[in-house]
Amino acid sequence: MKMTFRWYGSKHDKVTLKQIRQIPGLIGVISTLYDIPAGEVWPVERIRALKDEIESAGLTLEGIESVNVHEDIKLGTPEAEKYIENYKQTLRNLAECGVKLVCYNFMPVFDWTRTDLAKILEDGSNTLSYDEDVIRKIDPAKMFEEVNNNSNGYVLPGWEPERLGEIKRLLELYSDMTEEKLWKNLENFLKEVIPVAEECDIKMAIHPDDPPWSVFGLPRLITSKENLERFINLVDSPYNGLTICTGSLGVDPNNNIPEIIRYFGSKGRIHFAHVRNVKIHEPRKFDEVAHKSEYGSLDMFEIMKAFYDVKFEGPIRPDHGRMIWDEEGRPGYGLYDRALGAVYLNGLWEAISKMDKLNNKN
Ligand code: CS2
Ligand code: MN
Repeated sequence: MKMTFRWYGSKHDKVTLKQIRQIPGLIGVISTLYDIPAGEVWPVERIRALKDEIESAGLTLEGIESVNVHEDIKLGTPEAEKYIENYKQTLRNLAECGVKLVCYNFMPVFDWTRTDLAKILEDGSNTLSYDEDVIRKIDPAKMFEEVNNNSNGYVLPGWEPERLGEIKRLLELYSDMTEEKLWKNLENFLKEVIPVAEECDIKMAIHPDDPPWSVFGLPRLITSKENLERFINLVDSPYNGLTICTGSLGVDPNNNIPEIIRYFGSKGRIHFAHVRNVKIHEPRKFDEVAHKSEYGSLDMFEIMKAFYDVKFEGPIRPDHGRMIWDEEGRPGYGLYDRALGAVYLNGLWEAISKMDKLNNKN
């Protein structure tokens, strides 16, 4: 495995490449062209400039997260075809610059959803948190206003102020969307895009839905082992793969994460991993916590051991972190706690691999 870090680019991220370079054991970043709206073709020059910037800081560009999928593709409108063509061209342009991995998601309207962006934990740090009771009480139309006013200048992914009007419109468009229709639209997308990914030698890695259940009545697909299995069989190609996000799948206690890693890893279908811990307080009520196993509901040793046992060679990143040491910035994406996470996960990996070698000698 290769330990990496997400970086939003010099214009959009307070964390610098220089800082990232100084995290021990980290070799590269996962980045994106944050300002290009979903559906547009990414220009080769922009991709090349991003890559050059990262390489001149002594790091490598290990993959793109995300090339977002336009809502028309998820909705299956007549416009979808045009946006799918653009997506394919973006893949070709990425391949021209040597990119080998693309992460994306297929969640309608919203990316990850939380009810609190800065919940204070016992140790005084703050974190992203989710409580289904809060969601249930929300009239989505009002929530847009609240999020806009109370988030201290930050918005959730999918809640960008310029999208608030559009969100209302989108929710209406999705009003008759069912899981089966969404599966069909996903299949259409994959049947077009995966052959191009094959030609380009780009591994596609879908991110699980976060949380892995329906929110605001919108269907969600990438939620469980069974659905991951259905997904990889839609197009049976090694290029049609997964991002295993332990914190997304892991908030449903029915998802046995080490088992999921072993199962799909041994099929060669895991191309990317987000490894973080979550504490489930009650069903559908959780906090994101420090990476170390004892703080959460996930056993990080078992998770890293599963990646080791399936000989996972792709990039791993710590995903989100808490805000600690008075750091301020993009919720979930500060420097300090994610850096601690990367170092802890590297420590587990070193211990697991050395124990394995020791055991093989005896
Ligand atoms: C990420 C997702 O911050 C996160 O939780 O894991 O936003 C992820 O980048 C997208 O869902 C992938 O398209
Ligand atoms: Mn994730």
